[in-house]
Amino acid sequence: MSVPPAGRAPEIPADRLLVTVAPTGAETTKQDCPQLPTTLEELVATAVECEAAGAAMIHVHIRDDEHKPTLDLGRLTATVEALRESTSLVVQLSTGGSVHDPLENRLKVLDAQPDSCSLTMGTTNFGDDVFSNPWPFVCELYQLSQERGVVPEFELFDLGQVHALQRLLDKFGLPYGGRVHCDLVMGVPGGMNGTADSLVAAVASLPDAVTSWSATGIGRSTLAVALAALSKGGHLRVGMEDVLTLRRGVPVERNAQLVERAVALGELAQRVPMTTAEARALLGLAA
Ligand code: KMH
Ligand code: ZN
Repeated sequence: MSVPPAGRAPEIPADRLLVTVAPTGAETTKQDCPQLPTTLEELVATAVECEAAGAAMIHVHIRDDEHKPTLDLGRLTATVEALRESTSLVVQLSTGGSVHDPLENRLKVLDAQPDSCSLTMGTTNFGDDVFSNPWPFVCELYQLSQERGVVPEFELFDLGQVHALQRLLDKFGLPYGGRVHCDLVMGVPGGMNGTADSLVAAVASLPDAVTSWSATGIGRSTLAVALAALSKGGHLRVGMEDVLTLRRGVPVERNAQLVERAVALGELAQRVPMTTAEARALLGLAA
């Protein structure tokens, strides 16, 4: 495997803002939230709308015919193909799945050949559940991503995971593509809280090799985290995986509303939504 040297994507203007949409997740049920995109048709329509609104990457969890989370390889592969057919978004498959997915099924996600995959840097209490990411699994998934030419997005749920990222890079070198992109997932009950103070602490601890980072705040922390991320020059992840209301008592009806809001916040901070081509360059993906 040959990996280009690390760089800070100098070809991308510094004011560009990567907006990633995470439209579905694995936690919310269709019964509780009928507008959640759970079928392939709904997902593709959402992706098209979110790309038009300014998103450049999509973080994908899929559902089965009963709208339950699944890592079925045939469905994952069809989803990647359908998203590529209808959009130019960077397609990132979740390897986190749901808290109930066995580790071996999560490794197989890479067989669907996405552009990118999420890669969580450690085990986290996740509400009343445990999101399991033992170190040997993290190492195996990372090496698999290097072999398969899939660009990881390192998901960091707490400060310990920020330090674990340094350990991983020291042990196994840079990701495929030579860039290091991570996402701070804040406000999960069990992880770091979704505040500006926590974000500043996490960003200050990021390894030098990190070339880009985004942040997302779960639930009520979404705006505090987005504003803090913009203040620190970071990128944004938004979507119904992470938040289901626009404000107290006002449900999100379409993921694009959250993308539009992220773009509007970015405009206030004099940031310009990144094109999908720029996002590919940022992540070290081929054009
Ligand atoms: N659904 C969570 C247990 C990821 O996508 O990689 C894990 C998660 C992270 O959403
Ligand atoms: Zn996810």
